[in-house]
Amino acid sequence: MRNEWWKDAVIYQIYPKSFKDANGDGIGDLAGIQEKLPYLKELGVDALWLSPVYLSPQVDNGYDISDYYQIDPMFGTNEDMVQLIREAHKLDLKIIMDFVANHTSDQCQWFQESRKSKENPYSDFYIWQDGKADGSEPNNWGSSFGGSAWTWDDSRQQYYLHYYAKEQPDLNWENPRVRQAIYDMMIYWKNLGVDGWRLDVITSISKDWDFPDNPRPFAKNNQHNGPRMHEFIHEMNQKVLTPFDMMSVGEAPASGAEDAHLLVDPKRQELDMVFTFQHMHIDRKKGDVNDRWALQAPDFIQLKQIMSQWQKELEGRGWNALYFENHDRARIVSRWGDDDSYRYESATAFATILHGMKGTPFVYQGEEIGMTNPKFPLADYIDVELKGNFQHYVEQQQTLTAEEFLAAVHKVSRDNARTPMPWNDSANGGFSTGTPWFQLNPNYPDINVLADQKAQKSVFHYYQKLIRLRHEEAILKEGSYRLLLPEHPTIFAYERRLKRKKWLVVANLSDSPQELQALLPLTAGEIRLSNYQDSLAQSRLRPYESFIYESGTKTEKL
Ligand code: TEU
Ligand code: CA
Repeated sequence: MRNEWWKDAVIYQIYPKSFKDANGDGIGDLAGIQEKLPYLKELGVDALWLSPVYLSPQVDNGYDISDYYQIDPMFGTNEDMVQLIREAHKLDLKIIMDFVANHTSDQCQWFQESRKSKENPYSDFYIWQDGKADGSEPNNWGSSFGGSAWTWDDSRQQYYLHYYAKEQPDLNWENPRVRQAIYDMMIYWKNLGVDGWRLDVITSISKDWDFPDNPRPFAKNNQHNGPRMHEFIHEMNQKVLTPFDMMSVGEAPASGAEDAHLLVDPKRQELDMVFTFQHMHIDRKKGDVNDRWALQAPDFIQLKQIMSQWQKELEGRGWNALYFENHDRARIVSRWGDDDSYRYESATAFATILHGMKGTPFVYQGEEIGMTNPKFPLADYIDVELKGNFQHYVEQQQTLTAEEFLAAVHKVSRDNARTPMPWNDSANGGFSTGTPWFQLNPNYPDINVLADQKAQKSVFHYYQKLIRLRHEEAILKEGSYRLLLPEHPTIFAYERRLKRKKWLVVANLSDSPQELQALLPLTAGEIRLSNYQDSLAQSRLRPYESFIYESGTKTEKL
């Protein structure tokens, strides 16, 4: 029986480049993370997931790896990594590394060899195809970063496939030598003490080798859940994850609640958890040519329905990974909450909803102090996705104006979450004594760790309490889940039950008061956590008011 430690855990994601720079070169590093271990301990989390720190040309901030066995010198050395793991373990913090093996960097030696010829030991490490008779791309697949998913290579005289930037060629998982090379790499890091993996776009590793066109040019329907996906993941589980006892959480962008159990049912021995994308798309216009840049107001009825469906579908056959933020997502207070008048209230309301559910909550750096999206002018952003998409949608396809694009960027672009962590109100927020690789959010003099910890209304302290509750109360881990008021447009309310204990988790996801007592009469219980005073004395929920309520012994009709 595996020790399923992650079921009791809250996991904190670190984006190393932007967390803490210890040597003043403007780039966050491993020594910086080590310096902040006491902070993370104070917050109360149990494990750290580090976005990629391997050798990389940084076209996609490390999601383009050129050597899986080496820490990039900008972050430190392999010895620094070993030391970080050791120090983390002393504090009872587990370390999860990012596994990026759907693709490598084009600077990876494997690709350098592969492109040389059709007959060499690495020629089948990537996905090479001839062009069509007229020399054009093998099919109409699009890259997530704009344009075609195929790039012509002069030396090899063929096209290679890349779901992301052209500097990120996709690996050929059909080749058993590729799979073995990846397992070897995982074992190498396991031997250095790593406790688990976050598997980047793991659902993309199997391709349809008939390469059929998508319904429309540049679409990306082909990218996930290919024919041999489960087989490959199961093999990895049997060769590495289970025998070496490593936790796994896979990114599953196209999986739905109804099929996710195929990835996470323990009986199937594939992954421990997956990250769904479904709940993050409630503010997206479905099927629009502008894909992720086509936005609408968030539909919270849909949010409740999707998250509840995941709770239900995985009950007894899987375990949920719970998140609202990560390095690809915007700041939740700016995206779905109110980052101005109700920043504290909305940050804590979303946190309450997430951490009250069954599953493993993930906290993304800065989320615990209610960081907001910066509203930079277009020229100040640097993300490869944003730039590629600007070129594609604004310049080439012309389906968006630059103004429309910028408005969407301010809401959902990935750079929103990548500004350096502000630790205090000193220069550069105490992130670095040098020039930061990416500018800080200009509001850092007000929104920073120190200020938040000292504030009357502290998001940090609220997170501390949420995390403590999870550690102390089995009902949060084991209790059953039932959605209440499914049709209410802004109140997210659900019940957790364990034996005779009954908890209610309630949040008003709006800036206007909402009648509550008439819908859910609460009387004889106790408020366990709330982001306002006197929650029970009120008949209405105030803006973004949220709380966790434990029912009293008197039976109540709900
Ligand atoms: O992201 C996978 C993914 O699906 C992205 O397309 C993501 O949804 C997108 O950036 C938001 O539109 C993973 C990593 O998390 C991301 O940082 C990498 O850029 C990407 O894979 C390629 O490795
Ligand atoms: Ca540094």
